[in-house]
Amino acid sequence: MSKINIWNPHFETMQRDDMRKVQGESLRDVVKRVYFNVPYYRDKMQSAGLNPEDINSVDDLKNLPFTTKQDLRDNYPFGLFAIPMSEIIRLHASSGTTGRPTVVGYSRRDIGIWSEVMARTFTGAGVGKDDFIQIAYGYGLFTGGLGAHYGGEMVGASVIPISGGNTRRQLQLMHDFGSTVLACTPSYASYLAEAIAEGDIKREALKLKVGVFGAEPWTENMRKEIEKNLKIKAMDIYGLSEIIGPGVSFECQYQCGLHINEDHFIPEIIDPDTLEPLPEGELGELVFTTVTKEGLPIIRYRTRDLTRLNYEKCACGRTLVRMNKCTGRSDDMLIIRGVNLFPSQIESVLLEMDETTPHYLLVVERKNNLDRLELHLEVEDHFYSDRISELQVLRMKIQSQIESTIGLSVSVKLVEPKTIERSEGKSKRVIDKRELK
Ligand code: DLL
Repeated sequence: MSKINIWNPHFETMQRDDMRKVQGESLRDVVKRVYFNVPYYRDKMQSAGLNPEDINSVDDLKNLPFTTKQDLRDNYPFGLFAIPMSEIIRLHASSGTTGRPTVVGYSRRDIGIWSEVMARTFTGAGVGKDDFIQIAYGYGLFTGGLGAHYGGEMVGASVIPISGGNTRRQLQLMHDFGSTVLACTPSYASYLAEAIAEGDIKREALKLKVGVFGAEPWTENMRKEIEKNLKIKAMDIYGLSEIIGPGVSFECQYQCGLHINEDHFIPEIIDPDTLEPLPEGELGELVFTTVTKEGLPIIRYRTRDLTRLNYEKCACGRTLVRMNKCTGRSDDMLIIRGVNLFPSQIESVLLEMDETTPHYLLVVERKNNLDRLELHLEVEDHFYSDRISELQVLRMKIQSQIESTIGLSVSVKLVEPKTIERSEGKSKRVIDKRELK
């Protein structure tokens, strides 16, 4: 990659003072919009003794109340939308902490903003109109597939909406269509690399040059491995449904932090315990305020992702603030094959069943580059029998109940009563053996 391409030089290389002015104006506007159109925000601001006129610049952001996934849940499904449903043209959803998903809605203009930030993302990865983008993120309620799709079309690339899974077909089309760009989770990219190494279609016969990988944490070591095995440049892309989906931030060719599209999403870093904003450069929880979105504008959303910010200008010429790769969270959410999972979701299924006890352990492993989820579960004394067939029936029942609730395959292992270690403090529900190093 020699030439530096920037999709929107005006915003992506704007001087910091000017960016703060732009952000301040948009912030004033969004605060008015939520105050007058979303009762939830009005109530929260009133309880904090705030009027829209009290928010004049980015400096005032810290006075606004936070929004959490729980707030979205409490207002399920459309309670935080700021425009009439007749103006909403798209809905997506992601996992909530228990049964209810988090629902997000987009106006036509929001879809335009999303396409724009994804166009910046692809351009940052060196992707343009001569490219073929194989989109192996899931299409559907998950934002990955359609988010990448619209951005790919905006840069004028030839988009291949193959969606996730079906590895043989992925490789066949990658070969036949000459895909130059692969968009999927980093773990699926590793899996595809392995499938190529073992299969009939040789790497030399493929035109792949770059990958746009995200939706789950991955490390510099995983990047090196993917780059070596797939012989491509592997770029990180970050986002979350509540803010817009993929495209909240992206890497440029220097791969030294992810540029946040901060003219749309203003970031802050807070201490997850005290909730106080932290000074520049410190590690803490990332918080976003969306200032341009219409359907679901969101004020000071606590992402639970841990990272730090760097405001220095990048060698690529972009002035957009950079965030470090996210590798940790301040809550217990797991990401398994790109799907978000809270242990409480499993717990709520178990609570509805008579046969099981609430004593369980989730074991997550990565085998052959694929995440595997195993549930160790204690069965009620009187259900625990020596008859293998009865236990087998019970196991299958629990397995299918959980799978249909969380949308992920799980292997259930029934264990004798009182064999899962009890803890005196916070119980350990998860053993994550994936070792993201
Ligand atoms: O995962 C959106 C997305 C799709 C991003 C495709 C990138 C590519 P959610 O399902 O709402 O949205 O999950 C959001 O996933 O809070 C992070 O914890 C995690 N996450 C997303 N991208 C990254 C990344 C999509 N590049 C949650 N690195 C976020 C680490 C990531 N974690």
